Amino acid sequence: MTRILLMFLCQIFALPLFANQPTEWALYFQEPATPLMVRLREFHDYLLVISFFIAAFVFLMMFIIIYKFREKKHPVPATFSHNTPLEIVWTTIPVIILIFIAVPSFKITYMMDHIPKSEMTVKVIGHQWYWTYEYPENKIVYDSYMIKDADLKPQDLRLLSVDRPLVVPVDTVIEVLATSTDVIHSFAVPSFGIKRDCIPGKLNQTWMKVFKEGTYYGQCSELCGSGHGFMPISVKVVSKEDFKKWIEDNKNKKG
Ligand SMILES: [Cu+2]
Repeated sequence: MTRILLMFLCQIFALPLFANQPTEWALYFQEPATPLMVRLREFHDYLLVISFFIAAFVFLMMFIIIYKFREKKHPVPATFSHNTPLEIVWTTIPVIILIFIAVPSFKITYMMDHIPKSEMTVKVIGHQWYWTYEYPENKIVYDSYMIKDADLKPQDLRLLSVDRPLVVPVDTVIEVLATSTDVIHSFAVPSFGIKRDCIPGKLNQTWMKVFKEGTYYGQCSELCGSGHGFMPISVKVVSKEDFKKWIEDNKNKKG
């Protein structure tokens, strides 16, 4: 019990420290780093409030009915089966609630699908079991492998750190093209609110605009074989100047 309480406290206080990666006992989302994820989190909270009130109302009604119409107090059951005004009410109110859910939901779906004018493109290619990152405008291609347990350095995260992360600039609209060469993988970074299937022979699109520098972690999110848990995604978000420098250093370098 003490251990659970301690872990819970650690979770609360450690949240700002470990914002961009999974944490033990986490119950909520990772800190958002893109406008899309901010919206997704707000929508989640909004839905949670609506669901709470619906659940509270249903439970309240149920308990009232169980109490009020119990056999002892109400030995002869009612025999009517229709009540038109009541049926109109219990159809209209849910419809109105659904409209309040559907409108913001469609807005976010559109935001996810509609890529703003992109400033650069990265292509992510899933393999069994590693990622290849490609910058078509600068002819940079390289593979990204997970760091094995035996090679971990103190600052590395087990099952999340990679030898070469995906490097992208901050505050830039980046178009992400996702595909695969073998089976279906999925490129997912929780802090960015993106998850796109990488399907062999197909090119899927998504986008991101990260507003905070740092390293963000994700994992392949489509079961792709025995190495599925060992192909993490690590995205290093750097300033625009640092990114230019990185491009210059890596241009035309193969591997
Ligand atoms: Cu996978």
